[in-house]
Amino acid sequence: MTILTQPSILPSANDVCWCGSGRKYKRCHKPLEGRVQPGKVSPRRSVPASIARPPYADTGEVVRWNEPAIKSPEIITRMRHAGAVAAEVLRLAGEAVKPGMTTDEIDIYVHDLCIERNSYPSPLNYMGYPKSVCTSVNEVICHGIPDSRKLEEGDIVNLDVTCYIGGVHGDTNATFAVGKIDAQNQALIDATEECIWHGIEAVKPGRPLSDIGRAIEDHANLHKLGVVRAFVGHGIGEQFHTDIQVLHYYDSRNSVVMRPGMTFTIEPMITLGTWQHKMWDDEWTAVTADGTRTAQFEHMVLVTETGVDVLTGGPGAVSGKSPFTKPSSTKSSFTR
Ligand code: EYF
Ligand code: CO
Ligand code: CO
Repeated sequence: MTILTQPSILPSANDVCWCGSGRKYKRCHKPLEGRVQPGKVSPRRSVPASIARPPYADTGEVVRWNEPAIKSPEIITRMRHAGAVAAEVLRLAGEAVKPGMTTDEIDIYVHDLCIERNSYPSPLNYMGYPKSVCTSVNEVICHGIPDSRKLEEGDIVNLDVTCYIGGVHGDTNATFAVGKIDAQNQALIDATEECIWHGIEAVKPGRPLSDIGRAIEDHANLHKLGVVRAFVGHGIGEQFHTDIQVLHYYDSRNSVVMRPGMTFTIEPMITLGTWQHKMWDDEWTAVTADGTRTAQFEHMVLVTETGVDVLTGGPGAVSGKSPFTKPSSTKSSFTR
């Protein structure tokens, strides 16, 4: 396949397209103007044999088994550690984001940070996924594959980090500004962060999972934003994904009751436009159907006897605590 590069001076809408197709520009490449284009994907990186690997690491094949939804205290201790490792790697990777950096360079950095911490980067070869982190830029909803594309001033990028250590996975993500971004993009990121925390605050034993989706969707509606439906939060533990599904919009059928000891992710993807998605030809990368920008945050949570414990949260995390909790001196009766 020949990759054509867009010229710096573009034709008018009714002129013939620059690509040589003979079609009008407006019916050919114009709709792709300003959209993220796939770059070149570098060869797969290796992980030292000394680091414990998940079962799919060598084959890419995910063989699922019936993992208990309620985790033992011993597994929870290990998951708390995996969550803390992932949260630290995410924070460091986010701090490195700057214009001109390729997403492949972010992948190298995340890969090395995971290994330095004795963890395996869970995405690597998961269902054949070729890289150690997902980097989703602008209209890319999730599962963006790191490549040779350079981040540009004004872009937004989601980094999704999962670390496998102590036989369990820790999964977290956040969306970062590349250099200076405009107010609409900043508002999208802020509202998405608020959405995840509304979802987290809906986690309560005895309540159905659908409470989480309702809280997220209500907040997105308030800001007139879309909630992506095709990708959901998931149960997690010794396996990257277990059979619990956490919808980010309200659906009464998401009726599993939350119980103390359950662990799952909440990872809402919020858009400036439609909730509908489409896939790139690589069959990994999901983008908004209308090309509008989208942001995401993800935390791995534990249902406790009284509420929730955020296993990827805390002081070292990118969005470590609820933005709604006021300092104790200003606490009112409304504060949760
Ligand atoms: C074959 C993958 C498979 N899936 C989910 C596999 O939960 C996640 N993030 O929070 C998550 C991360 C990854 C993932 C990384 C790779 N995969 C992705 C896309 C398509 C696909 O179909
Ligand atoms: Co993730
Ligand atoms: Co996840």
